[in-house]
Amino acid sequence: MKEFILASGNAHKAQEFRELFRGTLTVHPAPKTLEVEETGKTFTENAFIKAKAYFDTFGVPALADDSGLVVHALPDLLGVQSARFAPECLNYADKCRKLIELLQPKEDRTGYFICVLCFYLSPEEIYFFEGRVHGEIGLSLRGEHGFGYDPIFIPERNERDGMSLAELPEWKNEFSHRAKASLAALDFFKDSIDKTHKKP
Ligand code: ITT
Repeated sequence: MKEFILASGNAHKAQEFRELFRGTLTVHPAPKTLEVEETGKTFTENAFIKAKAYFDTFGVPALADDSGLVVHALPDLLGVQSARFAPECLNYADKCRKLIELLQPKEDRTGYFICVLCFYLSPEEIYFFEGRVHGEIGLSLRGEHGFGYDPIFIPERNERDGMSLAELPEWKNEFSHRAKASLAALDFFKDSIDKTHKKP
């Protein structure tokens, strides 16, 4: 089975990957969390920078996730800067409230979460997978699950009930940006996983 260390200091991502890759890919915690400066202009560049830093330090295959929230009406905020949005806010609940406030005068509340995964097996073998989930920013915080901007993100679903990602943990596990990127990765690695599962 393919094994990777997780090039991330975000415990919520680690928990989601445990669910997403259960029984398929093995993702171990890294021996230590590295402070990696995310200097890239795109999610792909930042995922690469993080995965490479962990591979170079620990010498084993690494998986990095760069993700964020893109809000169409606020193109210069969030995006690759999502973790650094509103630094004056002490926690994500406050960041969410700040975002709601900034969107008050805007008509367009739509946006999407994006996740880019970088699997850095060696300098010669590096793979990227992307997933997105579209939706809109709600008018208040809802739900106790998930993390980050989940309480204000209302995903587009067939059921138009206005629930946030923080109220939909099972749905998130199947249809989120991270779930879609992970499924694409699993599909790609499937052949080698199937082979290692077969008895000689
Ligand atoms: P690592 O770089 O160590 O993995 P990080 O939290 O800094 O951890 P990013 O640089 O990828 O991760 O920043 C992602 C930001 O987008 C961060 O502020 C998250 O809260 C937010 N985000 C990403 N995925 C999310 C999700 O599934 N639900 C809610 N917010 C999310």
